[in-house]
Order: sequence, then C-alpha cells, then structure tokens
Amino acid sequence: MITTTPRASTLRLVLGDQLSDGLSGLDELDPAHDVVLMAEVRDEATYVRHHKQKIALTFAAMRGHAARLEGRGVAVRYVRIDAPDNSHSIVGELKRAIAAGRFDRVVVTECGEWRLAEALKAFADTADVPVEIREDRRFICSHERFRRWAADKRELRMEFFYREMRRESGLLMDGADPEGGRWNYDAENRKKLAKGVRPPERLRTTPSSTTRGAIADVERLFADHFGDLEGFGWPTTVDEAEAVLEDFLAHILPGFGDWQDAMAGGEPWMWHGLVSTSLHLGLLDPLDVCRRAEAVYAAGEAPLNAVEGFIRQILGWREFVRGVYWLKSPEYGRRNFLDADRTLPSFFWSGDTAMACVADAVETSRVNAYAHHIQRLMVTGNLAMMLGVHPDAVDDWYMTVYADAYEWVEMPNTRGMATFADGGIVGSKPYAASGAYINRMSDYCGGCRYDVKARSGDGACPFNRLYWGFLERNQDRLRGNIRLAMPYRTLEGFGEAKRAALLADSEAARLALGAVPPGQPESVEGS
Ligand code: FAD
Ligand code: DLZ
Ligand code: SF4
Repeated sequence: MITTTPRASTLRLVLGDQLSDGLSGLDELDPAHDVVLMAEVRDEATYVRHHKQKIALTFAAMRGHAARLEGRGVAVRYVRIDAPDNSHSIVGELKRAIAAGRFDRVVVTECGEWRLAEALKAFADTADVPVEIREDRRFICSHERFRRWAADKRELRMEFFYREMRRESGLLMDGADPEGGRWNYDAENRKKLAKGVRPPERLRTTPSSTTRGAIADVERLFADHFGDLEGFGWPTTVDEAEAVLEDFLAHILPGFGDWQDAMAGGEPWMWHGLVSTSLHLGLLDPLDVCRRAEAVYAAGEAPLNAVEGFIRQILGWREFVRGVYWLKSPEYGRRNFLDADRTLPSFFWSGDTAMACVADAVETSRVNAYAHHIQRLMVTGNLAMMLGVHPDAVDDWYMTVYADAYEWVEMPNTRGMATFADGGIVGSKPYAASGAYINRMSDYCGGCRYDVKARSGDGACPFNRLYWGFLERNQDRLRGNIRLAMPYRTLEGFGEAKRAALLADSEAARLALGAVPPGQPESVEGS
C-alpha cells in the first residue's frame, strides 16, 4: 500500500508507538497534500531482540492504524517489513520518502527512546528539508513540567511528584485534600491470596486477520527471537484496547488494591490492568484511563484503596519514570552503583530452574510477553540484583522479554527500582528480600524443591542464601542508607565467623546458579 502524492508538501512520520489520533505530528494534517510515513524496519525490531509478541503487536497495530488513516482519506506511505527496498531504519525510510516525493518539510513527534531521538536529531540537522520535532503531548506531565518539579529537589521521590500530579489533575481530590484524607493507600494493598481464592477470568483479545498476518510475518522473519506467539492476546486497535479496559474497570479493578502485591503460581494476570501495551502504543490515553477509574470509585463500584493504587501507577509511576529517564539520559544507562559484573544465568531464558517462583516468572514472560509487577520486581529483579548481574545484561533481558518494554519505562524500573544500579534516584533503598517475602506473598514455596525456611546450604532457598551475602558484599555502598539500618544491625549481631560463612555460602549460590564473573563458564544449578 505505498502511495505518494506528487503535490504533497508535508511528510509526517508516525512511529510504531505513536498510534494516537491526537498525535502532535498530525496537527493541521492536510489530507489533500500531506503524506504520513509509517515504516516497519528491522532496526526497531532488533536493536534489542524483542519478544516475538512485541514485534507482532507493533506491526499489527501499525497496519490497523494506517488502514484507519487511509479510511479517512489520508495518504499513507506504508513500508512493510518485507518490502523489497526497505532500508530497515527509520532515518533510512525518511530519506527514501523525501527522495520519492516533493516535500516542503518533515514533521515528527518526539520519540520515546534516547537512541532514536539522537538519530532523528542528527537527521534533522542534515536533511535537505526543514524537520520539525514536536513535543509528545500524550503524557500527563511534560518534560518542561518534570524538569521544573525536579529543579529544586535534593532527591526525586515519586510520592511527592505524584501528589503534585494529583493536585494539578484534580484526580481523587476533595478540594485541596486527597480523597479519603490520605494520598496513598499502599499499606492496605499487601494481602496474600487467601486459600481457595483465584483471580477472575480475563478478557484476552482474539487475533484479527490483520494480527494473524503480522504474527505470520514475525514467525517467518524473526523465528529466532525469544518467546511464543501461540498465546498472543494483546489489543492491537483502539476498539480492542477499549474492550480490555472496560472489562478491567467493571470486573477486576475492585480487587486491584487488595491483591496488588500478591503472586500465585500459574496465574499470570492476577488483578492487574493489562493496559501497559495499549498505553504505550497510543491506543489508550493515560489521563482518560485515570479519569475512568476515578468514575468507578465515584459510582461506589470499587474501593478507594484499589482506585488510588491503580491511578498512582499511571499518574505517579508511569509519568515519574519517564521524567527520570529524560532528565538523566544518557548517563542513566551507564549507571552501575553496586559495580555488578556477573553474567545473567541462562535459566532467565530457558526457565530451566528448580526455583518455582523464577520458573513461573520466566514461563509467563515467554508465553505471554508479560509478567506482573511483583514478579518483575521481587522475583526476577530481586534475584538479578542479589546475584550481582551486570545492569546491561539485566536491561537487555527486560527489554527483550516484555511486550510493553520501551527503554523510557523499562530502564528506570530495572536500573532504578529493581536493582539499585542508579544508586537511589528512583528508589530510596534496594528492594532486596529473602525467600520469606516471596513465601508471604505467594503460593510458590510449598511446591518448590528449595527450603524457604533454610538459610544456607545447597537445599536452602537461593533468595535466603543470597540475601545476607548481598548486604555484606555491598556494605561500603549501602551501610549508610538509613532504610537499611535494621538489616545491617542484624548482620553485625551475627558476629565475624557467621558473617564470613554466610558470605561464602552466598558466593557458592551465585556460582551454582550461573552468575559467574565475565568470561567464566556457567556451572549447573545446584551443583
Ligand atoms: P498494572 O499493574 O495494572 O498497572 C497499571 C499501569 O500503571 C501499567 O500499565 C503501567 O502503565 C503503569 N505502571 C505500573 N507500575 C509502573 C512502574 N513501576 N513504572 C511505570 N509504569 C507503571 N512497565 C512497562 O510498561 N514497561 C517495561 O518495560 C517495564 N519494565 C519493568 C521492569 C521492572 C524490573 C519492573 C519492576 C517493572 C517494570 N515495569 C514496566 C512496570 C510494571 O511492572 C508494568 O508497567 C506492569 O507490570 C504492566 O502491566 P499492567 O498494565 O497489568 O499493570
Ligand atoms: C517497538 C517497535 C518495533 C518492534 N518496530 C517498529 C517499526 O518497525 N517501526 C516503527 O516505527 N516503530 C517500531 N517500534 C516502536 C519504536 O521502537 C519506538 O517508536 C521507539 O523505540 C521510540 O519509543
Ligand atoms: Fe522461590 Fe525460594 Fe520459594 Fe523456591 S523456596 S519458590 S526459590 S522463594
């Protein structure tokens, strides 16, 4: 479906995650003269080797969006992944389109990742026609607003940013006060799943013919990428995304708060929203999603702890991590505060591990291109941090395995929240936890080969074996952290000999699990 209009004057680039009607780059679009450029390119699919579902989702959503624009009379130069002359880079496709048409200018909406933003800036500096790069208005907090908020802060804390966003948006506000008298109901959102309680059935999206076409292309062209395509169930159009959101708001949101931190084996979705992919692609608008969740509370159909918790994730965390990413990049991506240098164990890819919690998190990542937040944070993230895996390898894994992975949201979560490689920009302390946490919040441990009650030795839960060694190994960097005062006091109380033994056992666990110094071959788990 490549079409160019000789009289066209403006070339408008729409990237794969810019599929919103209100995109700034489409302002004043003149269907009679302008051309929208959309290009499926290898560079975007392989700069990290994205999960097959992420590529299929992006291509399907792009194709659907292009068809919608064409339905409104807009000329779309759509370059498919298997088009013979495809240059396979966004800049290459911009150059080809300019060479093929007569454009007075190019309009681009700023993109979400540093590497592509730099490439687009370099293109703008050297192109034969003027290139205008416009702000992306699809976020609640602009770059300028975030910078203004951050300017006078010694520390950037999500909670205080979130309060500002609540005040400015009016979401869950009672005049000048937070609805219900408190800003944050997190303390009520830590319930373990009671015996016999299972999460509700979820509405997944049956692939349309467009989606099936994209799936077939990905199977053909990206067969060696991580992940399965069989379980594909992501919304690829606005209507599909709306249906999933409506189902969540009506049936799932009431339980979101109570079980926000809970995990259960074989239950990938729990009470989570499954909205990240749709938000990032532009199929849903974040402020609209928050307002609709608020309306469910106002109608008395979901409790405040659920609705506040959900809104905080989008209005607070999503906007905050984007702000941090752009404020601190590119230096942020080089941070390695804990000097972590170990390799990523191969079971992160294969799922071949006796650790029941980890095996389940890797399985859902492979089958669904999804794991919920607590699996990402307290299972795989916590494990990678305590093993001392190099942050580049951790970033690469998270960018590869999730359908919602974009560096602006992935990196502050991985390098910041989960592994403390940023030294405390996103979180005030490392989320290091022993197996006791996972045992409290899940049903994994009962069916695990490891003993969650044992502290050391081959049969002990690896999270337990790693925990004290992690604190001991990093004491020069972490001891001064006020929020770690208690565990460090406990560690001191153990005495020299026991501390040395725990450190040695933790090192044995690291090696046995396959987190080895660079260049060393991986040993077999449990050996
Ligand atoms: P819900 O739990 O229903 O939350 C609703 C929405 O809030 C999400 O869709 C998301 O847009 C937003 N949100 C929730 N938590 C966060 C957060 N910590 N940061 C930013 N936004 C948040 N999220 C991504 O979108 N892409 C990633 O690549 C990504 N990588 C992560 C890596 C690690 C190590 C961790 C700990 C978290 C990561 N997250 C990432 C955040 C979070 O886990 C996902 O947003 C969430 O699991 C998406 O599923 P959901 O839509 O069901 O979320
Ligand atoms: C994620 C993705 C993929 C897999 N493929 C494409 C593509 O072929 N063409 C495109 O325009 N966008 C793609 N994307 C989304 C981009 O990677 C995304 O726009 C940048 O990472 C900036 O957020
Ligand atoms: Fe995970 Fe340890 Fe529990 Fe096994 S015992 S499921 S490794 S926390």
